[in-house]
Order: sequence, then structure tokens, then C-alpha cells
Amino acid sequence: MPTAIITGITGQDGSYLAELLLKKEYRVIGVARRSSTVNYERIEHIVDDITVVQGDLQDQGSLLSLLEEYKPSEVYNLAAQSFVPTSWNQPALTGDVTALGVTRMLEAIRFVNPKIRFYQASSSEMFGKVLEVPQNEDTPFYPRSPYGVAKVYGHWITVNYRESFDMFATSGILFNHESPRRGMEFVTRKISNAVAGIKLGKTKELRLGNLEAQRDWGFAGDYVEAMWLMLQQDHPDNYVIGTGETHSVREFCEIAFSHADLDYKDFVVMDEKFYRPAEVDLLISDPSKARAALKWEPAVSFKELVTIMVDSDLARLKR
Ligand code: NAP
Ligand code: G4F
Repeated sequence: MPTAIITGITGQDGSYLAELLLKKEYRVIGVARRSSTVNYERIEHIVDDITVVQGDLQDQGSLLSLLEEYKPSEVYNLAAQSFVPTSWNQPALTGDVTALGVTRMLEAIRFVNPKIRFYQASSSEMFGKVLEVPQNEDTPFYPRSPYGVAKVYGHWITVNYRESFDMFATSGILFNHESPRRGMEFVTRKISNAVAGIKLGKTKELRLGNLEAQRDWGFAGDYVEAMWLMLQQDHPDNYVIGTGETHSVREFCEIAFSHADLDYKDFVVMDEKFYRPAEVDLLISDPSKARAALKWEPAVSFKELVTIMVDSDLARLKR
């Protein structure tokens, strides 16, 4: 039975990846940082099948102890301060967790067992003010937020440990992926939750920022499969994972509201508060390398994703 450590187990991707690895008969060790209240909402259905342990990307010793105790063959580093707007309010913390945290994990692997296979959760936010359309593994980076800058560091330190120490360190450059488990502050979930609230008469309006921003949105459940496939290859590498389609926030609103027989124009209010100091206007992936090398394809379409999220929030709010 292989053992995998997942940092960020309480997050959206951590929960889907844990489910996938359990199906593949891994022993799953999930790392959660200590907090005064337990936030296992996304993993409560599998918490008895995995081992949740305390650890923090800001604490080198905790990472070393974890690797020594559980002796994993794979480490998936999904933990991060992942919300872009917060990265302008807490830039130093974002750098410490999202950038330096990667080095701490790589150092722990190098000291304890450099044969451990390592996955780094890199991001399409690294492309930022895009220098090429669509974006692939060779597109230069131009990050637009402290979060994007931190992810560029995390990507390059992963490549550097691969080249310096011959470690199996792989970087998955994932475009936006969503689900009913997405955090409430991200735009897709904010929309699906508001649509459900409005439909059920609990909410009156939805305040949003830039409706013209375009993203390549896929389903998180599909993307964790790509993470696993990357660590099953013969060699470490960088892979872009996305759908190859782009849609605007406005389009997301149109489909989400119309799925509930509503017109978004009646409820969406533009609010300057949600505009960013620097915006990423357009993201669209070229995932051809992953399709060829990993034989990976997304299963859920954009429209299905939107309707799954709205239906899920409707069912939750009705309960
Ligand atoms: P998420 O839901 O925000 O989860 C982030 C996780 O990191 C949470 O479990 C959080 O714990 C944990 N964490 C934060 N700071 C930590 C620390 N100092 N030490 C240990 N754990 C810490 O993010 P996600 O959507 O699942 O994304 C997973 C990873 O992929 C992140 O690195 C993100 O930046 C990256 N990514 C995401 C996307 C996307 O579209 N979802 C795209 C590209 C890359 P708490 O629950 O305690 O906060
Ligand atoms: O949903 P978002 O907050 O996601 P964003 O900034 O693209 O970042 C997410 O995807 C990245 C991958 O590219 C991840 F690395 C990162 O961790 C995170 O998961 O915003 C999407 C777009 C932005 O252009 C934003 O300006 O939606 C626009 N938007 C418009 N109104 C809004 C809002 N975003 C949020 N969060 N809230 C709004 O009211």
C-alpha cells in the first residue's frame, strides 16, 4: 500500500485528491494546520479513512517530522494562501506560505528521503498579464498579484530542486478549477451560492467586481486525476492542465442565473470594492502536452460545472 502525504487536506483540492487516492488504495496522510476550531467540512465523509495530522508550511520542523514518521512515497503540496485578493492585504504571509513553504517541504524531502515524488500546485495566475494566447508550459510568466509572484517562486524552486538534486519534483500549472466544495469567496461559488439564495428568497442581490475577466474553468474532481498521473510518469516535468476554453465572469452569471430561471441583469450589482489593484484579464490553456503525455482529458464541461454548482447550493440552502 503506497503512502501519500497531502498538504492542504482541508481545502477543495485536498478533499478530491484524498478521495481519488483512497480509491487507488493509498494510505492517505492529510496535513492540517492547527486552528481553534476544526474545519473538516470537506473531508468529514472520509475522515475515518485517512489520517489527519497537524503540520504547517511555515514550520520546517513539523514537515521533517511528518516525513520521518509516515515515510510517504508521494507528497502533494496543495497548501497555500490561495485567495488572490488576500495576497495584497497579507503579501508577506502569502510569500512565506505559498512561496517559501515550498522550499521548506522540498528541504524536508531532501533531508529525509530524496526519492519521494513531489507535486507542487502551481497556478495559471503565474501567466498573469499574458504574453501568449493560449498559455502552455513554455509561455513566460508575468504575475499580477503577490499570490502570482509567490507561485512563480514555488514553481521555479521545484524546477531547481529537480535540476540541482535530481529529485522527482513536478510542477502542475493548473488553470482555475471549481466545484460545490469551492471556497465561498471565489467568484464561481459566490455566484452559485447567490443564485440559490435569490431563488429561495433569502438574498436580494449579488455584488461583483470585474464581469469581463475571462478564465479557463474546469471541474476540480477532474484536475486531481491529472496531479496523480503526473507523479506516475517516468520523469518529473511541468504540465499545464486546463480545458482549452475560456469564459467571462458575465457568462458564468448568465448560465447560473438562467439555470434557476432568473436573469442575472436583475440581480448583479457592480461594486468597485471587488476590483483588484492589478487584474488578470484573460486565461486560456493549451493543455496539449498533458493530453498527449498523461492521456488526461477533462470530463465535465463548463455548462455542466455551472449547473452542478448551482444545483448543489440550491439543495444545501433548502436543507
Ligand atoms: P484552498 O481550498 O484554499 O485550500 C488551501 C489549503 O491550504 C487549505 O487546506 C488551508 O488550510 C491550507 N493552508 C493554508 N495555509 C497553510 C499553512 N501555513 N500550512 C498548512 N496548510 C495551510 O485551495 P484549493 O483550491 O484546494 O487549491 C489547492 C492548491 O492549488 C493551492 O496551492 C492553490 O494555490 C493551487 N491552485 C488552485 C487552483 C484552483 O483553481 N483551485 C488553480 C491553480 C492552483 P485551512 O483550511 O486551515 O485554511
Ligand atoms: O474566483 P477568483 O477569485 O479566482 P482567481 O483570482 O482567478 O484565482 C483562482 O484561480 C487561480 C488559478 O488561475 C488559483 F491559482 C487561485 O488560487 C484561485 O483559486 O476570481 C476570478 C475572476 C477575477 O478576474 C476577479 O477579478 O473573477 C473576478 N471577479 C469579479 N467579481 C471576482 C469578483 N472575484 C471574486 N473572488 N469576487 C468577486 O466579487
